[in-house]
Amino acid sequence: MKHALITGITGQDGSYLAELLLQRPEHDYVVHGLVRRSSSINRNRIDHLTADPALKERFKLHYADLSDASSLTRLIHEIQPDEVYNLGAQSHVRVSFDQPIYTVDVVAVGTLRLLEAVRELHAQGIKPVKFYQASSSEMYGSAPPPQGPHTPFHPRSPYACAKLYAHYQTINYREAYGMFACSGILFNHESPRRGENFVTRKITLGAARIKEGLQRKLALGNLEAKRDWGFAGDYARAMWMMLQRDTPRDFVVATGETHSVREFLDLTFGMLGLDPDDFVEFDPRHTRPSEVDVLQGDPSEAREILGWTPKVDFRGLVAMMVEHDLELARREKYARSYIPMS
Ligand code: NDP
Ligand code: GDR
Repeated sequence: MKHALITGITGQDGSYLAELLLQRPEHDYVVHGLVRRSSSINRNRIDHLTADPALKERFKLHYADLSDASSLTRLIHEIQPDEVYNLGAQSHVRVSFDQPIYTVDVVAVGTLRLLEAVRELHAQGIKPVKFYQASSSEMYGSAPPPQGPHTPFHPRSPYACAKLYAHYQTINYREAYGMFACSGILFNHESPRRGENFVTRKITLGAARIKEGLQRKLALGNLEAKRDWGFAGDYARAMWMMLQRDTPRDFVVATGETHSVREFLDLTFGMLGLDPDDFVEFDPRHTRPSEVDVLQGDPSEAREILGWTPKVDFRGLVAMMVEHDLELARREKYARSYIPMS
């Protein structure tokens, strides 16, 4: 059995990656997830895995935190993982302007804390440990598109600067200590499990609630920004494929297509027979002090060397999210109809 440790298991990507590892026909993974304490339980993305009796011995959650070095060292020594996927982060770009120091602590120094814990195990030579770092297309920032493995980085937010630090530390641990450590520079990827304050999910959920009469307006920021949006399930597969290689190497993972927020909005509302101009309002609170205007990845190395291609296209992604959120809105409406009005 291989032991995989996933930080950020309660997030969008962590949940897809855990599923992918646990649902392999070979049943060859024990998945360990790092969870942090919160006043109310926020594990809805992985509840189905926790509840599955067949996974009782193969899915384990452990309390720790990327801001707490001792908890990471303890966990790495207890589990002795074969693979470590570092997906944990304060991952919201706009929020990173409000909480820059916290973001850097978790995203940048947190990665360093985890790398140090893995290095200690690596130095003991008990078994080889493979390390995956969740790098981001935000590191390219204002670099002109298409952005690929040879494009110089130009980060535009505290989040992006922190990710760039973690990216270079990962490279340095590979070069300095001979560790199998690599980064996936992933462009935006979305799904029905995307957090509700990222723009795609905000749009699909907002439009579905408008359709069902549960919401009247949708407040958004900059509609002209362009992103290379893919499906999170496809991107979790790329992470796993990167750790199955014999030699560590960083890859850009993207679809190669770019679309504006406005296009995403039009397609979503169009699918529901609505006109966004009737409902969308501009709210400057959702803009950023420095914006990333256009991201469009060059995934040719991922395709040619890693053998990865995405299975879900832009329209398929929007349709999947709209269908999910419409169902959610209908359930909300149904539940509300049973609450007596005061
Ligand atoms: P989410 O925001 O959905 O999930 C973030 C996860 O990190 C959650 O499980 C969260 O736990 C956890 N976390 C936050 N702070 C800490 C901490 N101090 N210690 C331990 N865990 C913590 O992100 P995604 O799943 O979308 O992204 C996964 C990773 O990939 C992130 O690192 C993100 O920055 C990066 N990335 C994402 C892209 C995308 O388009 N989705 C693109 C490129 C990179 P909790 O549930 O308790 O809050
Ligand atoms: P991003 O994703 O910043 O690319 O980071 P987000 O969905 O937050 O923004 C995408 C673009 O949409 C514009 N926008 C809005 N964004 C939000 N959140 N809310 C709004 O109301 C809104 N209106 C317009 C933004 O200005 C931006 O241009 C995501 C995260 O998952 C990161 O962790 C990851 O590293 C990158 O993708 C790749």
